[in-house]
Amino acid sequence: MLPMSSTTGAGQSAGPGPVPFKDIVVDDDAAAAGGVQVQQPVAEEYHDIIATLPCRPSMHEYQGTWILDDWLPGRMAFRRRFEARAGDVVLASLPKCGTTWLKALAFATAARDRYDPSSSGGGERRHPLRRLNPHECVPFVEVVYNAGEEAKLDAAPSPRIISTHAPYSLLPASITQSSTCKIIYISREPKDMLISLWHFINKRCKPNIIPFSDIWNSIYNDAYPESPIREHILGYWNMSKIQSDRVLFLKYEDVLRDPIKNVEKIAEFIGQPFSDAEKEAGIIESIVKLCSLENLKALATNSTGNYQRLMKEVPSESFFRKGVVGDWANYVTPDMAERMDKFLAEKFHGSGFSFTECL
Ligand code: PAP
Repeated sequence: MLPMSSTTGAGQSAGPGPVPFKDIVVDDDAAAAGGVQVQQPVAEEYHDIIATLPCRPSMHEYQGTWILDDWLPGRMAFRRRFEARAGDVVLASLPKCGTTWLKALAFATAARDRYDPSSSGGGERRHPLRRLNPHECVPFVEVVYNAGEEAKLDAAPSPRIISTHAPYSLLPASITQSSTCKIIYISREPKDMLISLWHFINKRCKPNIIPFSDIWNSIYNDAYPESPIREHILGYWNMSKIQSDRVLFLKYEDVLRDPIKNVEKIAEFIGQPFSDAEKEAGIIESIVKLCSLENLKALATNSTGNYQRLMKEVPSESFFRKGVVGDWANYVTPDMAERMDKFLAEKFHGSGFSFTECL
């Protein structure tokens, strides 16, 4: 499939991946000649099946998971049509658990030979994360299928990095049955995750503010996107224990506490460990600095304009807010927090998994 792709932007030709997804250009004639079919829009394709599923406002339950309506057709197409390749890296998470950061870290680490993370200059070596939102470098597959950009997935040079909010049980079999696909999951303490979602939604919904209680209670009534969250987290947690070479489980709080160690973990896990020379040259520190909230937030690409996601314009800056642990304490009473902690402790009792709260 490579001959039909080319990359633009910084002017590189197609070569070993990963390259920013946004830069991949598909030659439609070559794709047609290669037998790539023009697909019906996924929203139309799955409309009739979705109409039969259990629903609640803005969500349907698909195979045991409550999925936002905007994401569902793309999720179904991903599950049914995605063909994993050897070496693909899949980033998975619940919403607002540090996906944007993980995308930046994984992309900068995997593509460090091609793009120098320490270079702040322009030209060919200009780092894509200095001109593109991390979501434009590493796409959500649901967004890709919804936008009809499936051919770009085929055209992307290996190894590809993609991301999803899907639970492990809804990943395509070509990923779960592959011994060479790598999955990196990031979890976050739910109280901070909820606060983050509330801010994110309200940035988009202004002036109609969603009541805080609607978001807070979503944990209690399985209305958080991709609920039930217990199954979401444990699906990946358990696999990371059984097949640690295939699934790496990270916690947002751990990455914040020790980003260097976690970038090293990512590099080793994807089969690209840092050499001694790279370590001495400070390349890990450069990646951490490039991907820091402070740095990404200040870039024009992330502080202005919108990012097109699922037929909607999302302000680019809404992915970069505070990035701390324990922000929930500014929004809820100790009683509310205690009730939530107790509820979660009971939910996860006996699983071997617990959330990390303190830095
Ligand atoms: P998504 O599910 O919509 O992709 P996601 O990136 O998972 O969102 O979560 C956003 C959170 O990650 C925000 O947290 P906050 O609201 O508590 O501040 C955002 O600030 C944080 N975040 C984004 N980029 C970084 C980064 N580079 N370092 C640390 N945290 C980050």
